[in-house]
Amino acid sequence: MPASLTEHMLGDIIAENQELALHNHQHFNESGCFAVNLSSAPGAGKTSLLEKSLPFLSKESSCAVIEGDMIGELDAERLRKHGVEVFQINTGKACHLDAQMVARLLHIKNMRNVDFLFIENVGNLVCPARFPLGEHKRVVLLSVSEGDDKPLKYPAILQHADVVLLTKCDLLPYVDFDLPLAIDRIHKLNPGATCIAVSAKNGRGIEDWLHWLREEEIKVLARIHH
Ligand SMILES: Nc1nc2c(ncn2[C@@H]2O[C@H](COP(=O)(O)OP(=O)(O)OP(=O)(O)O)[C@@H](O)[C@H]2O)c(=O)[nH]1
Ligand SMILES: [Mg+2]
Repeated sequence: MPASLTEHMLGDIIAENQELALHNHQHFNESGCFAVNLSSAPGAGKTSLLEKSLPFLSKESSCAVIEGDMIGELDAERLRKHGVEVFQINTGKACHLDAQMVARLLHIKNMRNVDFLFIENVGNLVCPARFPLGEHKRVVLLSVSEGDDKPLKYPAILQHADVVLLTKCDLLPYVDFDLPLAIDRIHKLNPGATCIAVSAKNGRGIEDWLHWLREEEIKVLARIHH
């Protein structure tokens, strides 16, 4: 197939996704539910971050998770142990969630009783950048074991991020990862992105991440109710 034709078809798919993402966004607004989309390469620590964060957030707010995985419910089972409602979406052969998958779920389950909805995308640093799901905020995780060159190699996903979490910082003494350089590279792509160094292992940065979430939720809810 000629490259231009493939690009044309992809353009249609992206336009359709955009429309459904807007529909999901309106649904989240009407439900008063703050929706956050988490993306990263496989294994960067999305589920571990949620395992660390949910016990704190659940004390004062109602939380739920949409768990995107190609097959299985491994991550969903990990998160259910923390007493939150988890909705599994299996994408089959698809390497990312799309807005239609989320829309189908929202037709069955409205999110009216949910304050924080986390959407854990399939591990992939490329495709989720082109498929918004209707979320209010986008979180990208980059683990220090992946290398500080990743912002140079995967710019699109970072350009769309509201917050970038530099994860597994407990491993910094053991890997060649220049944290200030990585943050500088992220800011060159996206000057407005908040960067937070975190570790789900020793808790570094978790308070800052939770503070960011709570502040953004307040701002989003104020905008919805205005
Ligand atoms: N040392 C260290 N290991 C971590 C940290 N966070 C996660 N890990 C480990 O990294 C591996 C992957 O973590 P997950 O939380 O499953 O990563 P994920 O991004 O959800 O993975 P996928 O959903 O498969 O893309 C596990 O073995 C975790 O124990 C961290 O802060 N420090
Ligand atoms: Mg996971």
